[in-house]
This record gives sequence, C-alpha cells and structure tokens, in this order.
Amino acid sequence: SHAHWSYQGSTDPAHWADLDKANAACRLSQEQSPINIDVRAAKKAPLAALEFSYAAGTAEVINNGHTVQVNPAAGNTLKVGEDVGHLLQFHFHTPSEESVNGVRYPLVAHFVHKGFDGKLSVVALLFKEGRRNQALAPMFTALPTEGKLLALANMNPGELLPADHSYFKFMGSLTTPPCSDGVRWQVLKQTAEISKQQLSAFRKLYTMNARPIQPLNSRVVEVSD
Ligand code: SG4
Ligand code: ZN
Repeated sequence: SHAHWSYQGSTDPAHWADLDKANAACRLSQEQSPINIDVRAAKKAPLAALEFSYAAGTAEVINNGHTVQVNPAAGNTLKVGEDVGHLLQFHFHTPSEESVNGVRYPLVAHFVHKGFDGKLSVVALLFKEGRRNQALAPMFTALPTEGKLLALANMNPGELLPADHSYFKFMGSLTTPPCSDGVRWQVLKQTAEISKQQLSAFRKLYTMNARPIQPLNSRVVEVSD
C-alpha cells in the first residue's frame, strides 16, 4: 500500500506481498482479482438489476502513477438490490485485467462504489478496439501526465455505460496493493468501443497496468439471466 509498487520490475505483482505487511492479502487471500470469466461455467442466477443513477457534473482527472483516475463530484449512485453505493471514482487498465474465456480486452474501466456498509462494489466495463468513443473524449484528448490534474466542468459517467446492463458477478479484491478482499465485482457483458488513437494516447502513459489473473479457487461466477 504505502510502499512503492509497480507492474514491472522488482516491485511487480509477484513482489507486492513482500513490499509491506499490509499487503498480505495479495498472497494469502483466496478471493483475489482479477479473474478469468469462463462464460460456459458461469451459473445463471436471478441477479438484481444494476440501477445506475449517474449524472453530469464536475470531475477531476488525475494521473496517480498507477493509472488515470476520474473523480466525479458526489451524487452518482449504483443500486444493486438493497445495496446502494456512491461512485467514488473510475479508472482504467490496459490491457483489461479481467479476461473472458481467456481473452483480455485492450482496455477496461473500473467504476468504484462504496456502500453504506463500507464495502466496495466495482463495475467493470470492457473496451474493444473500434470507433472513437465520444464519451471518453473529454478525458482521453488531454490525458494528464503523472502527478498532474485536469479539471472537467461537465462530465457524465453515465454516457460511458452500454445500454445492456446484464453482468457477471463474483466476490474479489482490489487489484492493487493492499489487495483487500470482500469487494463485490460486476463485469458488464456488453462491451464499449475505443479507437486505436484513444488507446495509444493512454498507452503513452501506461503501456501495461494490469495485475495477472488470479486463481478462482472455490468461487462461483454468476451471470444475470
Ligand atoms: C487504481 O490504482 C485506483 O487508482 C485506486 O484508487 C484503486 O484503489 C485501485 O486501482 C484498485 O481498484 O478497482 N482496480 S480496483 O480493484 O479504489 C482503490 C485509489 O487509489 C482503493 C483511490
Ligand atoms: Zn481497477
């Protein structure tokens, strides 16, 4: 957590647990993220709908040395059954951390919410290469370099979301130190698109910021039916 960590070299994911006692879960927890989603093995279940209440507002885009993260003003929520979470931030990884049937996507966005119970609930949106993504443009046309901050006057995170909110659900962890588990993960089935140019803009800052796939162990991935 506090100690320097990275995706390559001597502080890469294989060493995270050794960098700080606080990172013990990176090695010891049996429910780590990311995972591969084996679509045929996913258990069909009557999962609660993802009810996003995202709206336009101010936001700041920061490059924190591990990713580019967008902090929208308060007021965006996600309701999943009885659980209501407030959107804290969203950020990006390349390639996607999670894989589907063994395949990683070029990019993923993680929307991180905090519930009243203090638990985190993350929604993952996978991007495939294709058309220019208009909703990403405000952030990706002026991606801040490390330590820098970009202020956006009017950004609606809801514009990033696909129309179909069906999803895969499983328990997991933070994909970065301290790798705390007890995180609810929801991976949207429908993907979004990103252009080659937008992708290369992000990769100028981060060529690779994805943790390796972690063992599923006894977890079951559920899929909304
Ligand atoms: C990124 O490094 C974010 O910038 C972190 O956010 C985030 O940690 C971390 O990813 C892990 O989140 O959805 N990939 S993930 O599991 O949200 C937290 C901050 O550092 C605690 C605020
Ligand atoms: Zn993430």
